[in-house]
Amino acid sequence: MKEGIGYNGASPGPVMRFKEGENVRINVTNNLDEMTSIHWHGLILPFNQDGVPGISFPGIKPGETFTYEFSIQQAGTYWFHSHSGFQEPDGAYGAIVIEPEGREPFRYDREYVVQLTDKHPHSGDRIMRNLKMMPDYYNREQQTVGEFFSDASKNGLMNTIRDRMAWGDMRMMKADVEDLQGFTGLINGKGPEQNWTGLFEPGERIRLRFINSSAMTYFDIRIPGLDMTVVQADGNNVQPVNVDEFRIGVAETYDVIVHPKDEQAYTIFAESMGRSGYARATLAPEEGMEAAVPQLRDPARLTMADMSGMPGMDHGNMAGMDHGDMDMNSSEGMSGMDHSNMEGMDHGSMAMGKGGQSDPFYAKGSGLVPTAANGGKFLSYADLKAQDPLYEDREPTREIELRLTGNMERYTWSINGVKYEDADPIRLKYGERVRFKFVNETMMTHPMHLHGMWSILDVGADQWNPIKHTVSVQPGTTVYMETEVDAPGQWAFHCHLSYHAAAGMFRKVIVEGGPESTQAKTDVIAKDGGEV
Ligand SMILES: [Cu+2]
Repeated sequence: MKEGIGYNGASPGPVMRFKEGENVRINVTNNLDEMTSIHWHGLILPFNQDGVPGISFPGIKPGETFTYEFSIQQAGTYWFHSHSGFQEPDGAYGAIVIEPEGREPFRYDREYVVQLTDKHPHSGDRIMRNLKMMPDYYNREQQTVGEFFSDASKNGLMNTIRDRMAWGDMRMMKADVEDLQGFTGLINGKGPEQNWTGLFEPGERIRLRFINSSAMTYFDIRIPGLDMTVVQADGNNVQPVNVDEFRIGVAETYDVIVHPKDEQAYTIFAESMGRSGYARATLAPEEGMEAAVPQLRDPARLTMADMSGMPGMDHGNMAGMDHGDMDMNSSEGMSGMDHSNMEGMDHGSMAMGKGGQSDPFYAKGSGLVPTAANGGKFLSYADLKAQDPLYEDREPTREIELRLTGNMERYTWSINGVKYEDADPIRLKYGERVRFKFVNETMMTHPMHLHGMWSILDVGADQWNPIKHTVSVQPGTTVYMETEVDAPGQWAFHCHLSYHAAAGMFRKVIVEGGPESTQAKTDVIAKDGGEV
């Protein structure tokens, strides 16, 4: 088994601190016995410095040193990681903190990077092999989506649904929202027992720079006893939002400010979205102090709404279904479901529960909408508003639809049904503003990451729409983002779940035109090889 990978002998690697406006030169020496690379996640830079083998450059051979050189054009919290094979899940990642040229629009006395990951006892290569062989390999205790589909292919979809309903499981099944379990949540490289601790003086404002460097795991984060004010998302300042809890997708960053006034310890509790594991750290006035560690909550359950985007789940097929034996008592779902095309269904005896939570970024009637453990405010994408719009608001020049697709039984993940190796690149023109339409036809959440250019997430706030680098798309939902195509060259665009990206939910984007000097020398890269 591989021991793991790091930078300068450690994982995470060193926190790289830059200042907006400076030019940086970073020498990366490959001491591994395989190719490597570093991608600077969220940084705006020339495409040949972006570090994706086969797209930006050929990669860094064993024993070779590659010198990255670029100017820092932004401020905020970012991170870096290898873009070669599964080196990132194996430990090749670190944090980037960029100090702004001007003043921050918020005040704090001290700051900490809080970098999360989902360390797994198996190497990335081994995990990928196992998932390919058996998609629910790491998810066996649960009644999984994988099982559902193998039952459905054996017994027919409707029979399977009927069977599940008869068992009272129709809400739908325990969420198969994680396809990798058995990990240990780490914060700054420390497990729950090691308990990474950040010190403070009571009364100080502390900026916590949360970075989710996990291969596969979304975390729901709270600090019992403290309000959190979200001030930045993906490195860009947002209008402050007070929350009790927030969900951080894979590859996202959120900066929050907390203001502990008491001489006591507080637990930073990061529970995985599927409730199969957690990361834990502590804020305390003194080393060695600790606070209670909460229990894991029950996992969410998928509802029909979460499956509504799936081609095989056309509700039109459900005409004539009798829901008489559905127990909806404690269901969060269904009440908001679109029943319009379910003619013939007998809803007579459906007892709708308390109505459930809603969030425009989850399917209507979704069972996956997160709620705060203390009953308070849980951050939604809809709460994110840019502090300073980076671009003038203008009409997009065109729309590109990207359906997020997959076959759970074979562990293939794709875009528009085509996996990376069979796909044509997405061609954009320098100077246009493209509206991307993500349609999630799978039952999993995908954090979509476009390299090199910002993703302006449409939350309905026009010029105040937040500017991100990673956009999570929930099952059964359609999400729009716009991109000002201002970066010539070629770029990666992919789901940031490591094993989804590797299975094919990945595209090359080519930006044509733009300043001559920065255009892609694509043929040179192609000949040099290197894999993605
Ligand atoms: Cu994905």
